[in-house]
Amino acid sequence: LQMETELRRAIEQDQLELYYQPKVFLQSDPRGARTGQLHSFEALLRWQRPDGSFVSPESFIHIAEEAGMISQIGQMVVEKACHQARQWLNEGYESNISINLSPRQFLIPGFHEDIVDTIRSYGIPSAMISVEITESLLMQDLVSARGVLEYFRAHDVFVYLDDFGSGFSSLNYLKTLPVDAIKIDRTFVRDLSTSSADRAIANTIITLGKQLNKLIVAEGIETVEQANFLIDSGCDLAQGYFYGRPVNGESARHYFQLSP
Ligand code: G
Ligand code: G
Ligand code: MN
Ligand code: NA
Repeated sequence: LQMETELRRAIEQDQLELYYQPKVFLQSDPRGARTGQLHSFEALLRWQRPDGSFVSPESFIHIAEEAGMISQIGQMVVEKACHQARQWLNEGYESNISINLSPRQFLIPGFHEDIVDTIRSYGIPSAMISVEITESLLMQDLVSARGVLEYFRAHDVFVYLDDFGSGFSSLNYLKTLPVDAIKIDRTFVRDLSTSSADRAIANTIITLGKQLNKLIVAEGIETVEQANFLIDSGCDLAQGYFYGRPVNGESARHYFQLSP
């Protein structure tokens, strides 16, 4: 309960901030992209207490959900991302920012329309914001989830299926839901250099995803060996400390200079 009170105060006092982590191209493509070049950003929420300590979103998102604050936080996140995208655009940098959606947000009627309305209110193309969703028991209502994702697609909001492979129903999600991209969970990336099982899993997700016409992103790349394996496997994009840590909006400007 104390954490809940603290979180409410932090929201009121605007102490939650978005950090941005780059996703980079792994493959050179005909449109001129080159390995290591910036593709887009993922927005990651950070709560820094007045004493300087950080609270992980893993814990406070959960509290926000229990306390009925997820709608407010979701709205704040999309506004901050739009504000940042607008600001970068004004400076001549055009980059997509993806925001993470909590499965609970799918229970809020019209939340997807609110997201698109908010993007429009910032005067940026809706394609500049994308969303990351995870499979979850709360998304068992695949019929309405599908409607939401179709709405995003109709409005050019790209959809990433996050943490792919870590849950139980990944393949069913992939079959049922209109997602544009798959993010290979970082637990499969971590041991790529030592585990032939993980190499087989990563290769199989990449092959499967390509046959389904999805963009494939690997998460949690920390070493050059992991990067090289994924490049050779044909993975499209990578995200991880090897390419760049999540940083605040000011520092994220440096990532626009990310080049091979
Ligand atoms: O950012 P890491 O840096 O610690 O994030 C931990 C977890 O919190 C991840 O699963 C991530 O998807 C989630 N997360 C980060 N930012 C947000 C956010 O803005 N909204 C939601 N719902 N989850 C987020
Ligand atoms: O669940 P989701 O994929 O949204 O969350 C991304 C999480 O992964 C965040 O907590 C982010 O800080 C973390 N992360 C990003 N890159 C790396 C990495 O290279 N290594 C590790 N261990 N974590 C990472
Ligand atoms: Mn994510
Ligand atoms: Na993930």
